[in-house]
Amino acid sequence: MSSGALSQKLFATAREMIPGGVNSPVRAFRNVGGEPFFVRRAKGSRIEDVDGKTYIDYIGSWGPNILGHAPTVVTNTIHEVAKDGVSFGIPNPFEVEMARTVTDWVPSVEKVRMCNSGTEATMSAIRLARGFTGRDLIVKFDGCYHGHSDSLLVAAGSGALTHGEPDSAGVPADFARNTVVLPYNSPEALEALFAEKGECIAAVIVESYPANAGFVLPQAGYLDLLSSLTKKHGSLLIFDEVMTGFRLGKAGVQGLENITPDLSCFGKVIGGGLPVGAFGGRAEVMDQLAPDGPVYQAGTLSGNPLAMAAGLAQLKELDKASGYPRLEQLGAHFENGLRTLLSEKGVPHRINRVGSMFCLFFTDREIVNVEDVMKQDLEFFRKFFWGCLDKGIYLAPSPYETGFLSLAHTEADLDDTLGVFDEVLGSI
Ligand code: KE4
Repeated sequence: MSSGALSQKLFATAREMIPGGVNSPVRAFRNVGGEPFFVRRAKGSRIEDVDGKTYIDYIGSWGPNILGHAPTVVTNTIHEVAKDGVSFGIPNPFEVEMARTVTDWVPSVEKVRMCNSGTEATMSAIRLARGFTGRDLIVKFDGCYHGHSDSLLVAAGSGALTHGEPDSAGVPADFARNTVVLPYNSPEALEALFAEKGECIAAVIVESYPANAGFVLPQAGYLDLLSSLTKKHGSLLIFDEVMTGFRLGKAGVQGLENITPDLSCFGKVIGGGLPVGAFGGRAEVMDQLAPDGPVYQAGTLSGNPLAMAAGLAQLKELDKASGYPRLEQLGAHFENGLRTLLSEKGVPHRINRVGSMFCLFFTDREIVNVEDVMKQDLEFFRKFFWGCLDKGIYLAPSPYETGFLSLAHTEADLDDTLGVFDEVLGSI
């Protein structure tokens, strides 16, 4: 359960100057114990830490690296475009090309605004929904994460159908009171809330496929119910596709599920690994944004040429390489091998996978919502995580995250990984 000497030294120094030693909490390995390793370089499906140890990477920077690490087509683009300038704060042609690509690939998106993170995208979409509807109430779901803006760092309140309570210090109770948190995959809770408060609800925001409490999938009809209830009551449906967008298909989950949200949020894949976010949807709604409309939203680096060019290079390669069928092929290979192995070992498990996104739960309960995820064998997960890491397999350092495959992974990588799983499971 330990990282190499140089990683430990770096982490000790980092903790003196960076809160928790990290610039994003999940990297601190708090859900698995121990300390994180520091990365020196990465290429394809592999990362190398500062002590020279290499790992097959199943996180890919939490989603952006769908082509694998440092894909030549992206790094060459960054080198070339950077020679002509990194950021202008003035419109540039790459922004137009990115807008064209997003609106072509995602039919529900008639207009799109770029920003610099998934948090900015969802925060802006919430403000836009409130501005468009003139209503204040937002609905989110337990276990869904949409970034760290105040309106969305909210937990289910004691009166679950009345209002939320802050899910972080520093979020004023008055902010949280305008967010209701419902249990996910509960049609009854949705119908009860809309029956009582439908006319006050500005928007429902949902992770299209929740991937921040493990990978939890909507039960049949649930997304359709979300869509019909929001339409019936004049509320907006916001699909948070920051992780699933451009990863699970050109039109993300809304393409797979044939759902037409009013607004969608994106990030990760469309930046090619550089800081990016985006939100878009019906022109009638998007036109409420400044400078045309009364809803203010802005960003110094929004649409900067480097992130746009890197994202475009990645999307073009994904499309040219028929990436989605290949990612499904890799995902199916991995899932089939995993199911066979865990069944042979008699390990209680559930596997949720769609395309290149997957999650292994050590439980025999059906996974319907975050309560089910919390009931898995967390101690077993921790032992499995460290056993795999010691043998060069980097899985998500938390049972509440999702794994990612990339086009750089090969069947040999997956078979080697399954071989390590076999060894580790045999030792727990
Ligand atoms: P960012 O602000 O981290 O770019 O995006 C926030 C966000 C919004 N919506 C969804 C569905 C997300 O998954 C995220 C961020 N994803 C996490 C991974 N679970 C980022 C990792 C981290 O926080 O370091």
